[in-house]
Amino acid sequence: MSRNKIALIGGGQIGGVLSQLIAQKRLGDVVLFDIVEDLPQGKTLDIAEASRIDLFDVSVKGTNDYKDISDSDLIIITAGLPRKPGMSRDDLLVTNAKIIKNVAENVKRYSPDSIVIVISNPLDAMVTLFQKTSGIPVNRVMGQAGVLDSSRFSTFIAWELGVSVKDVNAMVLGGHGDTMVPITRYANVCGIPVMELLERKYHDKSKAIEVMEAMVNRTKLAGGEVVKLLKTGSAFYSPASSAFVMAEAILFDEKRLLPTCAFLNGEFGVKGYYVGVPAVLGAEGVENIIEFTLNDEEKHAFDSSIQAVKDLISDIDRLGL
Ligand code: TXD
Repeated sequence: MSRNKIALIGGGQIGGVLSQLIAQKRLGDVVLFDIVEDLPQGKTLDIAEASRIDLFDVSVKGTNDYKDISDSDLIIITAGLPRKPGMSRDDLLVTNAKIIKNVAENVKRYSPDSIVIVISNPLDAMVTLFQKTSGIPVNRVMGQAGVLDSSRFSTFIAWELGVSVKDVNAMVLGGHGDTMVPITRYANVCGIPVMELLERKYHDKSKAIEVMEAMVNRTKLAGGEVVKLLKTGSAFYSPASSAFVMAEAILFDEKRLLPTCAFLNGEFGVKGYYVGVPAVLGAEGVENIIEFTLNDEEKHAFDSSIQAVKDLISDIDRLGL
């Protein structure tokens, strides 16, 4: 059996951390592509030189030549600019759309049978543009955002309740923007609703609601909180870890249920758009979308999130990107 081949398009912060994670966890051979000369070669040489210490023998290769991504099993795309303080993800639209279009044309040419995870922002619009340009079937193209947003939400819940984050389950759906939708109703610690635990902690229902709202807001703005601290770019460790679990679910055919930016064909009342929903990931990519009934408040939030995604897509069309 041959090893998986994983191509990473974009050798910046997320691409670099992902290369190291994939190598250390021996998920497959890595090809790290970037347009900047020597950058991917330098990063992968550095990572490879730790192979004796980390005990991996997968290959980690940097390149500026798209030919090297040929016949990859999985492609993860981080090409594009990150945010700077004061910028929204949507401010990246014009620059990143041009980059993603170029990446999609090259993936179509050199590795059209791959499964693709897009990470570049504004996420939902970039996944849509990538899929349209590459023509790769919708179930084989998806975006990473929900795994990260859900992990951020879970982390805040664990800190608030003083429990291990391993026992927290919480999901964030919708678009990867400020309109994302943390599902508070189903957030739980080992099956016990977080709302109930908060009410017990504070002996006061309105205080519990207030604390939950604060965690929801922090989750929605979590990307910006990191950008503000870093000053020169956006989060990269946690996005890399998030893409890694999706890659693992696909390459090991795990059928994991992960919040994924997936193409909807009527599910959740949405047709023809990519947006964050619970999806089963396996060898075929997005194998199934798991629907559940949203209550009125969630439905309203989900609808505004979809509207924000639709607006970005129509901007892409209007600007002829
Ligand atoms: O959860 C999520 N989806 C995200 C997304 C969380 C955090 C950041 N997210 C977005 O990922 C961020 O807004 C950016 O759009 C991407 C990549 O973030 P990263 O922090 O890795 O950005 P870098 O360090 O600037 O790296 C981008 C690389 C850089 O090395 C460029 O030279 C390269 O992209 N680049 C290109 N590669 C290939 N082809 C083209 N055309 C190209 N243009 C730039």
